[in-house]
Amino acid sequence: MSYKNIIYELENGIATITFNRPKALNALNTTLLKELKTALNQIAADEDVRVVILTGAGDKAFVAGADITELARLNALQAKNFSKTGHTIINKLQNIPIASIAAVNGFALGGGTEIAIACDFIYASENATFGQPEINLGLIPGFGGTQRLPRLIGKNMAKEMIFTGKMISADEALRIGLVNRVLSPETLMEEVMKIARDIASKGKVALRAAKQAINDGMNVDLTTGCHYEIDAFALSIASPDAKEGTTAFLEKRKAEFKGSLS
Ligand code: CO8
Repeated sequence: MSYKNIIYELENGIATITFNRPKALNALNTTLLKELKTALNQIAADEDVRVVILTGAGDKAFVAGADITELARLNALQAKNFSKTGHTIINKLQNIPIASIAAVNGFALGGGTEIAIACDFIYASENATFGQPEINLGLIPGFGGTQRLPRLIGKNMAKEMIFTGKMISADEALRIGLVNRVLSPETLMEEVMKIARDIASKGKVALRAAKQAINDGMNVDLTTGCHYEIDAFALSIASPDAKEGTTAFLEKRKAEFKGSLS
């Protein structure tokens, strides 16, 4: 599959999707969103992919939001369809059964922040800025920001960001729990690759089960969430990797997970 608005790379089970419209600060136009959807489907169908990294081309932006030239032309019905399409793709990203990491290397605004927070976690470079500036366009977030951001950083912090449209620095994002780590621009990808390789070396069923239990559990009460965990735990122990992990411990050697699902 050849892409024009993203770059798709796969190496040793680690897929990297690079948003690639640097002249428009990697803004999300319809074609880019379609390509992102295709790449996510390609990744989900490939048993060998263990981690996906999302980042932006150039040194200025991760994604500066939805493409405003396209937005400006939409009527209400078209906007509803556009927003629905965005939600479908971002839900797909959130629920992809492998680990996803956003490597935010500059502006992550509007749809950019919304994509980043749908990943399992974010590593940011020191020059990263986050924001939901839609209010400055007379709009509100349309790719999940009103829902995921309050769940991640709390209702009041999210309201302040969404009501003011102000951008926050990487350090502020770290302080409020929006990102896991802040790194220099030079070391960002190196550190993201390091943790991606570490995660890729773990048992695949365990990773899937943990992700599903956490994601599904966040939307329900604690008792129901704990039931999800019980089932997910049982699933993980039935995997060949669990056999290998427990045996390796007892034999005092390093586990070699094969990643097979059955
Ligand atoms: N869309 C289209 N083009 C963009 C965008 C964008 N979101 N952001 C930047 N660009 C373009 C600029 O127009 C400019 O193009 P050109 O060189 O042809 O003039 C180029 O990128 C470089 O940008 P700037 O010259 O503005 O660079 P600066 O460093 O001066 O400023 C900023 C950088 C602060 C990031 C500034 O570009 C900016 O404010 N961009 C817009 C950010 C924004 O408002 N994002 C939110 C968009 S709305 C959204 O994401 C909603 C998602 C859900 C939609 C669902 C709807 C149905």
